[in-house]
Amino acid sequence: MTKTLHHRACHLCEAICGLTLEITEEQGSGPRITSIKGDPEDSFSRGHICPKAVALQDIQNDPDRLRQPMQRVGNEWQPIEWDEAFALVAERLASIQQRHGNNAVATYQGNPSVHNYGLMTHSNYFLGLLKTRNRFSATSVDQLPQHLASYLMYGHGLLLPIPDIDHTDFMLILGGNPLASNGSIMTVPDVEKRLKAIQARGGKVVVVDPRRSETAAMADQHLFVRPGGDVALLFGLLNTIFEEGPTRDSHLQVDGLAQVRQAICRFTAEAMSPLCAIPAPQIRQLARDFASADKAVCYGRMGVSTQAFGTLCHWLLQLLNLVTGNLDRVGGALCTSPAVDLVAATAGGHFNAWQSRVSGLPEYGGELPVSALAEEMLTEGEGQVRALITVAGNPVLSTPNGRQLEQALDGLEFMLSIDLYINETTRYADLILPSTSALENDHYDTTFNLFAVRNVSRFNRAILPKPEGALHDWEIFVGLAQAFAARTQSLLKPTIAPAQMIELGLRAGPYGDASPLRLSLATLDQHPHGIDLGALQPNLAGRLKTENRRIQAAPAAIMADLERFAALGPPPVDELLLIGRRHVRSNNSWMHNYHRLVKGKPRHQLLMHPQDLARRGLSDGQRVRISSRVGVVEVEVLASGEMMPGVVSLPHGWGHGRPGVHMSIATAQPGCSANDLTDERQLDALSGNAALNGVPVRVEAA
Ligand SMILES: Nc1nc2c(c(=O)[nH]1)N[C@H]1C(S)=C(S)[C@@H](COP(=O)(O)OP(=O)(O)OC[C@H]3O[C@@H](n4cnc5c(=O)[nH]c(N)nc54)[C@H](O)[C@@H]3O)O[C@H]1N2
Ligand SMILES: Nc1nc2c(c(=O)[nH]1)N[C@H]1C(S)=C(S)[C@@H](COP(=O)(O)OP(=O)(O)OC[C@H]3O[C@@H](n4cnc5c(=O)[nH]c(N)nc54)[C@H](O)[C@@H]3O)O[C@H]1N2
Ligand code: SF4
Ligand SMILES: [Mo]
Repeated sequence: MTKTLHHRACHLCEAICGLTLEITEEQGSGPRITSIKGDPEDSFSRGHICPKAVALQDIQNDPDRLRQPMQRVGNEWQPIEWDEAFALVAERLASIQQRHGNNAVATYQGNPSVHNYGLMTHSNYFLGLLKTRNRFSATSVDQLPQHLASYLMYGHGLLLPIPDIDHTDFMLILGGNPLASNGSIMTVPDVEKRLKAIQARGGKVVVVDPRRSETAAMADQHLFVRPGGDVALLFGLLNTIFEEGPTRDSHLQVDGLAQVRQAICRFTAEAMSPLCAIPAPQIRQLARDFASADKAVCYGRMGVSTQAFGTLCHWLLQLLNLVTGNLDRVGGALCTSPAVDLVAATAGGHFNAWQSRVSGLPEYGGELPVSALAEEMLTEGEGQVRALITVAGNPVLSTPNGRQLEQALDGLEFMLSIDLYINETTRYADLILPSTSALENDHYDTTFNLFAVRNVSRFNRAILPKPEGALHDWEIFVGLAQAFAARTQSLLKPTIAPAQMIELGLRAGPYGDASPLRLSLATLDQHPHGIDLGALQPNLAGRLKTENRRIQAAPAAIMADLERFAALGPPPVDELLLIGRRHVRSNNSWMHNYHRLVKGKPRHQLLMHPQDLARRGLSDGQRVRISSRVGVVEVEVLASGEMMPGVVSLPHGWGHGRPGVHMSIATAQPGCSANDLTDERQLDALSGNAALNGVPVRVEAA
């Protein structure tokens, strides 16, 4: 028996914690994972680990995880050879495009794409060949407004200023719950300790959230906000700072601030108060506290992205950091200087260059908002979508009005899924192509090093051997591209492996050949615990990609959206609004098939304030019926003093008990899908991002 230790970054969430895995090999049987622990030698994550990482062994060993290509024949799934599968895909897609045009094939890429570097480097090698405008992803149920605000203000959608959490004195968090999510667009392993360190050095953490979340509970101040009301709060804050005079100048060159100031002066704290349900004096006091802190940062995430004015929210919070002199300043918001620099290497992006066929929603960076996916399949006419490719995504449980999407998937001519499981979405596929598991593959965080609160870099080789006959995701894309190019006689440029691309990226980057460090894969191989490249430093002025290299405070598209906001009426009385929720033992829709994570107290229930229960004659633990414009679900309700009255919370990603799902543990879990209630017509109209939070619902006894 031999035991070996391996070091590796966890790929399951954005915190990229360093792990130490023990692999045991015994004669006659293959290598087994015998222990997973936090790696204290990773100077970034400092030994932090959460329960999900321990479940990496369950993903590896899960008998439900697909290990070979599967073809659906009627209701049966049959194994099929890779070459046969590639040829079948090429034949079906080419035929559909020939008959109905390129846009008849749609694609959807899910969240794990950004946690799997081969998917990042190679999905487009195949998907690009399809030349379709119907490309969708999880971005438009998530952070699209953040990219759009950065694109319009800084000239590049990936130029996202990150909170300098380790040096700030005042952290204002809107719509993020890092204690559950472990941080997002802020790669911050061990976040709880880092937040406590702010408090320990005499600073303050303030959380704005319609629920007293885990993060709100540890904060110095928590403000309940009406779901979707953050835009009003932010207007009130910025206006107060404008009125009372900026406390500190910024070194940055900015166009349009005077125009902003004039355009928003009508949105005073007093006028905004009813829209966000926060008293005006509290709004004004928060503005003063923020502006007078020595180093402050305003950070907003998922909860403020997925609402009706998501882009205005992110624009306003950039401005709040800017006008208080905290943008591009130590202890404020700073851009990273990553070892593989995607910002330097790519053009800024484009927005609204074309629109979706049915609802006219704008593209961003070549993708359309996923709220339009089902209608593009269901609405007849030229350009109707007749085939879909999903890559590492589960849109039936993740995108608004999932039931409508199911109906649309059922009517497709052909569907291909590149995925590990037969789940709520992939059960509609004609063909599922599964990749190797993560531990059988190399790992580099192309995305999360870009969003990290320190400049860090690490490359880890595969820990487990690649099973015979298995392919990595990137190899699946190469196989599909070759088959499709051959079939359509299109030109296919040769490609190189993801690791070689990282090598090129590292050497061209700021720590590469032109620097004394001369960072390369060989260097990273010598540092299995990762390399710390230092704290974030001011660099935004030199990284701006706007035409005149100045910050654009008043982009035309955003100024035009102010009128949509100004036209809002007062909130309806007696409204009941639905929001989401995350738990540290869960991960979107796909990690409920591991006993280790789902055991214990159930976490799928609707949370409701006791006062709201009493008003409806409902009691704690009872089964209730929740209905919205698009659907009805039934689930148990829990009385919770954490909730703001008038707001209920349901986590997404549950509701696995549907026919044909091959996930034996997940299907046995109770719970329903929150996205059977969310509404594909409830959008941030500017970006097209789904407004998953703030959905009007009714709750009554089931
Ligand atoms: N109501 C509501 N809806 C939400 C949210 C919310 O807060 N509330 N959150 C939204 C957000 S932020 C996101 S990001 C989306 C997520 O939405 P999706 O990305 O569509 O869904 P996931 O649950 O992440 O599904 C991941 C899929 O990838 C597969 N998979 C995992 N690893 C790999 C891999 O390495 N290779 C391949 N090929 N497949 C893999 C899994 O089997 C699973 O099918 O959900 C969104 N939906
Ligand atoms: N354990 C775990 N970790 C995860 C994930 C997971 O599913 N589970 N998913 C990963 C993904 S894909 C992402 S995008 C990140 C997301 O990371 P976060 O953005 O931190 O996401 P959440 O934990 O959903 O926190 C959103 C918060 O917004 C609040 N909220 C809802 N509506 C509103 C509103 O209108 N205004 C305000 N101010 N707040 C509101 C909710 O109550 C919630 O506390 O997490 C990642 N990490
Ligand atoms: S917080 Fe948990 S899931 Fe996220 S990277 Fe760290 S160990 Fe992995
Ligand atoms: Mo996400």
